[in-house]
Amino acid sequence: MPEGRKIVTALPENSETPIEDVRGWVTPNRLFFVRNHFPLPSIDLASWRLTVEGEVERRLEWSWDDLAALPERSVFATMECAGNGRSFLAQHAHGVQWGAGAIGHAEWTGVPVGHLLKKAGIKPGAVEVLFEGADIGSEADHPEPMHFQRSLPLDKALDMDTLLVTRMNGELLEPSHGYPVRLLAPGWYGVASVKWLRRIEVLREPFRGYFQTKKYTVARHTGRGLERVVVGPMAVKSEIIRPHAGEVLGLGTNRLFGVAWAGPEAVARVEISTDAGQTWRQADLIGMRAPYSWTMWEYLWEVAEPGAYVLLARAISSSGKVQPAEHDPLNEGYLIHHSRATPIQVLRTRHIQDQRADAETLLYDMNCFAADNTRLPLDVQIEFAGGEGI
Ligand SMILES: Nc1nc2c(c(=O)[nH]1)N[C@H]1C(S)=C(S)[C@@H](COP(=O)(O)O)O[C@H]1N2
Ligand SMILES: [Mo]
Repeated sequence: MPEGRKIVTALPENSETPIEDVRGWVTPNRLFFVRNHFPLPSIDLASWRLTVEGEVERRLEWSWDDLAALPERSVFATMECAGNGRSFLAQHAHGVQWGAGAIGHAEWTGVPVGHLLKKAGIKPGAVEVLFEGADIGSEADHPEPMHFQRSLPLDKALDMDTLLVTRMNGELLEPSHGYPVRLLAPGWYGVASVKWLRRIEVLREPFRGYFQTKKYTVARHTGRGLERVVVGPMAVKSEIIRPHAGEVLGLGTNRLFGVAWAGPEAVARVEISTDAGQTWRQADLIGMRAPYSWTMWEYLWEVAEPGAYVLLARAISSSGKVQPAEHDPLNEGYLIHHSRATPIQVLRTRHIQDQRADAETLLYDMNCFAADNTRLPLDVQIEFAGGEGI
């Protein structure tokens, strides 16, 4: 059982999910990565209010009890930080030096944002919705203290899966995950999902705040030349969890295992190369395949020759987006989603016979951390896709 999150910076907390230990579909809250720009805000639930204002017919305020009285929805979604994997870049990029673990997958429960916006009445001409966290701080290139703020396009804010989250895997949010209420913009990089929400403002102009102009942007060639574009939906990506880089395997059948995700889309396929990208074979997808959610995969690799091998995985989304082989330099320190090589050794002397997961172990895998949370995360109808004996 993994001990906890892997600390990258202590104050404020930036820590990774111990992804090498991931066996299950749901990441338990205590292991789910944390990305904080500023010190944790302290929030008193009794006096906490969520304000909706701006281009609305009526400015409204909700208390915790008001919010609790509204109808809730649950959405399973993977959340990845836009800088996940930054430490692996050949060219150093500024920012938190994440390994592979700035990612997790959880069940998020809360009230659709659209519900509150409709009650407040959106005025014609509105284009975006701004979300403001209670946390305050400054950055090297922005010495003036500021709240953490991000906006969403109106249609994404009104999507019924965009939630004011109060529960993560059935539990009230931890302080570091945004207690009492955070946004979930499913399928988008984590930065869009503002924590410790205090204020929502409907805007008639696109928002130009620090975290979507100075940071969290990538360069793109547009009709107007090279422009900076704010990061939005997560890109298609996969991760090899087992074996890990440098591991020593034996001859025979070795089970490769990992996860793949495609932002707002479902994963259609995962392909594996055991010869540094020359040839590719299809992996088996196991468990759930759904939009927003990562999908686990496995591949039984028959290896007859000892030697050094380079393993690669690449994911393909339901609309046919293919995980790239190289990092796009226009992305700089964000959207690091190319297939990363996993070099391993195969020795003649080590012989470990791996087995494909059967239905029982799969269910165990999918629920293996459920006891960490107060209620089973998988109280949903499960339809297995692929996998022997299911
Ligand atoms: N208020 C606030 N919201 C925030 C942040 C923050 O620093 N302050 N960090 C963002 C970033 S960059 C990410 S990746 C996610 C991470 O969510 P988590 O810490 O719950 O994993 O929260 C987002 N929401
Ligand atoms: Mo992030």
